[in-house]
Amino acid sequence: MAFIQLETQGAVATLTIDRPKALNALNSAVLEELDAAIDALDLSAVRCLIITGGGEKSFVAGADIGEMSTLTKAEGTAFGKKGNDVFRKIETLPIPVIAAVNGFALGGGNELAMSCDIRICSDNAVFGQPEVGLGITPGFGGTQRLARLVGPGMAKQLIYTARNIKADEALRIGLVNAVYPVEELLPAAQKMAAGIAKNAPIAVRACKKAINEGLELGMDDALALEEGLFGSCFETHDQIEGMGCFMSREKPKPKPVFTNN
Ligand code: DAK
Repeated sequence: MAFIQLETQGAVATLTIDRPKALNALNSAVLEELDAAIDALDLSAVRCLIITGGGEKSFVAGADIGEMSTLTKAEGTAFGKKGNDVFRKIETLPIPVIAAVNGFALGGGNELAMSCDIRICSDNAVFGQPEVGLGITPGFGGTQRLARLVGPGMAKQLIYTARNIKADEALRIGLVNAVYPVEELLPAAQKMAAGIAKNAPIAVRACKKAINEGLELGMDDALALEEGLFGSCFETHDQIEGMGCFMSREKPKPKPVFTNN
């Protein structure tokens, strides 16, 4: 792949978007490679994915403005669908995904980060949805995910004003969970990913499904969803091993290959 690097260490995979001449902006080729890289993940072995940007200046500086500048209405819709489909694939990937935001996360870059389960960033990170300044709306889920993450009032302010915010403000409004000096960001993401990967994978996957799908439901249906997923953990290797080891004061032994039982 020309723009995506995918490295796996143990149960943690790191996907780097690397298009330095355009601050890792997303053109069609990058989106297609991103989609293929996600499909190529071996989900029987990988238990957590980190997404980051190449270099120290930018996570992703948005969708590629040069490519978008000449699109027709039909092409613009198709481009939006391409991004939406791959971001949704990331959001609904069975395993947790951490965005390690190392610099600019603007427009499609912020939207990519928001399709991940958890966002942490470097102290030089800059977030924003500048689309209305370019004559378009956020097109890769920004209007929907930002409002769900930081609330409609703050999301509307950021989107209508097209104002960029720095890492400390992103932390304050809950857009990111933590801020690190730039050289400490990837080690922090790897440490968090390793901590997730050592937990029972069936249960971790069920938690992701319960939170994501439950947020779309009313409370009664959401609790019924949680009950079903809770019940599905019983009689699995993870539950038998996890509870058995607690009772016998032993350390649970991870299963090397993921299975549903
Ligand atoms: N697209 C293309 N190239 C980009 C880019 C981008 N988004 N961002 C930066 N670059 C390129 C620059 O053109 C420059 O290339 P050269 O001139 O060297 O060839 C190179 O990266 C370095 O950028 P700068 O020289 O500008 O670097 P600075 O440090 O001075 O400034 C910056 C960094 C990030 C503040 C600045 O580059 C900037 O403002 N970039 C644009 C950021 C932005 O507006 N991003 C949002 C893009 S809009 C939709 C689908 C998707 C979307 C919307 C609708 N549908 C179809 C419905 C999503 C839209 C967006 O993401």
